[in-house]
Amino acid sequence: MTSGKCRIKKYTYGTPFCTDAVVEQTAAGEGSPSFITELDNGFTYQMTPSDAVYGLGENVRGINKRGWHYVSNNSDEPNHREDRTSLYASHNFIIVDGRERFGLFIDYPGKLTFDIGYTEHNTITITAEDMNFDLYVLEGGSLKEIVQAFRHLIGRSYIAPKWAFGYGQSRWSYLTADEVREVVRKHRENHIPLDSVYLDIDYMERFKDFTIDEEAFPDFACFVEEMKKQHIHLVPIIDAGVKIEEGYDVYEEGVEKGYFCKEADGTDFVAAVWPGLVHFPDMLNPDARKWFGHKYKVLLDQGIDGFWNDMNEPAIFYSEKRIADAIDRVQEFKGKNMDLTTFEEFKAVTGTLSNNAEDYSSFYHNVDGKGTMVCHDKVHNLFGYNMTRAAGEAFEDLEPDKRILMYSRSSYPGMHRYGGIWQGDNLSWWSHIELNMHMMPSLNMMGILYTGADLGGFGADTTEDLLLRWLEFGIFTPLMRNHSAMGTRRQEVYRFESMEAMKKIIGLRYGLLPYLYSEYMKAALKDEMYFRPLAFDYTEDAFAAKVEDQLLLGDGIMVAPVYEQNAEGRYVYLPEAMKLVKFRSLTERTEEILPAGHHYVPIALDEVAVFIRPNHVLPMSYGGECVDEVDFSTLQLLGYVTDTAVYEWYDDDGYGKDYDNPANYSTFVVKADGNLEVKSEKKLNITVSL
Ligand code: MIG
Repeated sequence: MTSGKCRIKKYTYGTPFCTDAVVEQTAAGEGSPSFITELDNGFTYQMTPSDAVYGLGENVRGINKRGWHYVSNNSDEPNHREDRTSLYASHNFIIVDGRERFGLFIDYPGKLTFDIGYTEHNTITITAEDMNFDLYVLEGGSLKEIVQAFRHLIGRSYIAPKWAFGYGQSRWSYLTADEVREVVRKHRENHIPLDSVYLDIDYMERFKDFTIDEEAFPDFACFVEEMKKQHIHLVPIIDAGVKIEEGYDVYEEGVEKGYFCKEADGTDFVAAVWPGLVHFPDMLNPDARKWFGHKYKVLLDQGIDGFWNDMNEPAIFYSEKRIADAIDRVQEFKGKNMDLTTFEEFKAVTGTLSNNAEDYSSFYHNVDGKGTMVCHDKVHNLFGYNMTRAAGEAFEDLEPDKRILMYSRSSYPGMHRYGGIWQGDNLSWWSHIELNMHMMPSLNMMGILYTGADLGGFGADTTEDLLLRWLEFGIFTPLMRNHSAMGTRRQEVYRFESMEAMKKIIGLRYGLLPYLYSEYMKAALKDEMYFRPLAFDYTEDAFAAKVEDQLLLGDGIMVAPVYEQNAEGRYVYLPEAMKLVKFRSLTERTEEILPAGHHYVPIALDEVAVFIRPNHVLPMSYGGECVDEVDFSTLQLLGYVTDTAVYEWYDDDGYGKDYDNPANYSTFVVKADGNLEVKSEKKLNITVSL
């Protein structure tokens, strides 16, 4: 397959498991793959000291992945620390950029290790547990062209409804409908824009999927309707495990139809998660997937139009067998005088109960629905993908013309066609703003465009300044959601002294929507990245290649968020002259042209800095308190134009799927003197402000 200047060759090793990550036929490569050297259990490549390695999607550390090792092994990992090697996803695509430039995608659903200059500074070693996979080598072309070719290979990215580009408020522990009403009321009263409120596990009856706690959330369909009237979408969570409980239809049907994952002896595998003992639906069995996906109808029928899929690594608190064994072993320590070693052994008895590798190797999937059983550990990284695919395929069936919001915690390439992801259980740490920033372009490379982190931080107590700074970056991420864990400091913006400032920042998001939505849609429709590292555009600039805390966003702007406590600004590198626009709100801004080079840029705690590239424009709306209220036909074009700026603007109704209609595209041509020419089938009312 050829896409632009990039050619893709496929090499098949052993008998790969078909993951359905790839949607395009690709010619088989002849002989050995180019660039890399084959090993018994993988590949190796010698880098030069200055090579950069991009990719791996959702992982810790920098945009350039050099200097650490990463393991594709989807894990419920709530500590996103530098020493971690796996988070919730397996994104087995990298690009090496240096003496040679090429991309590698290893389509392998088991455990895969990427040692990127960790053991030896200049050596990449990729090792699999067994040599059964397809390797795709992408060669030729620029970084952007390689990404585009990969994205073409894995298919069009998921497209969220327009309302899901609004601000969302979430918290694990909104215990009743009244509490949700209160959250909405506070936002509306204070004119803080809001489009969605998330329902965490608290809305369910005893944590059972597709049920509602009737006492806490009476008359659910009416409640959903009442919220809709206020332009609020309720977004419930769905968990991977199905509670074992007599009389619970999902459990009973699953058992009867044989749709749960099985032990070697054919009995249903039992694990424990939120609801206590559960079975896992066999998301890899096409029949079970169809069955589980159609269960979402229970909520769709009550007016719900968005979901988030959680715990789908799948996370296991403990398995029935393992805990029985642990309880026996704990007895052995009774009355013992424990020294350090014994005490460590004692702690390990319970400390290794969760997400234990032995449990993952003790259950099976009926992968064709006809009895071909594959052990879970061979296909572990596909579980979350297929849970989300179950929903996505069912939505196609149930609501073919409507966009449904869907994002998942766990993922693998291929899942990006059915939903986005949120970046999991981060902490209210300054370094996690930076991590959020690093993940965005890496995830975009994998086709995951609809994504964002829990703004303000999920675990630990947030601080007012942290939330402010995080919102200042979060207004640019497609998923913009404030979410926090039960028991932590509450972080809805109306609880803070600087509510006014936070409100203005969120308001600015609504002003930026015509640009952000346009860039998102073009990225999805043309297999491009929404966020890019500077190195992807300024390919000849050695300084730009090293910048990891500034990002290009779409066609014309760069962002450089502040992510240090007590900072009053930051250093910014400009590869070329840019216009710095500092916003205090949608209507209060200052502008200044900065020459290329290094600058210290003061950015006050309540300010957002946007850098407009030369001969580019930034289309903005006049805002609103929800997406429905934003008038996308009345725009102001901010810009930095020394000669001519040409902007291709995408807009559509935001709910249907007529994506490829040429009428969705308009062209704005702006001259340095402010003269504007518009080519559009829409009635637009545009002013230029240079
Ligand atoms: O074990 O549903 O990542 O967003 O709030 C925790 C409760 C389960 C993990 C998710 C988080 C969610 C939480 N869930």
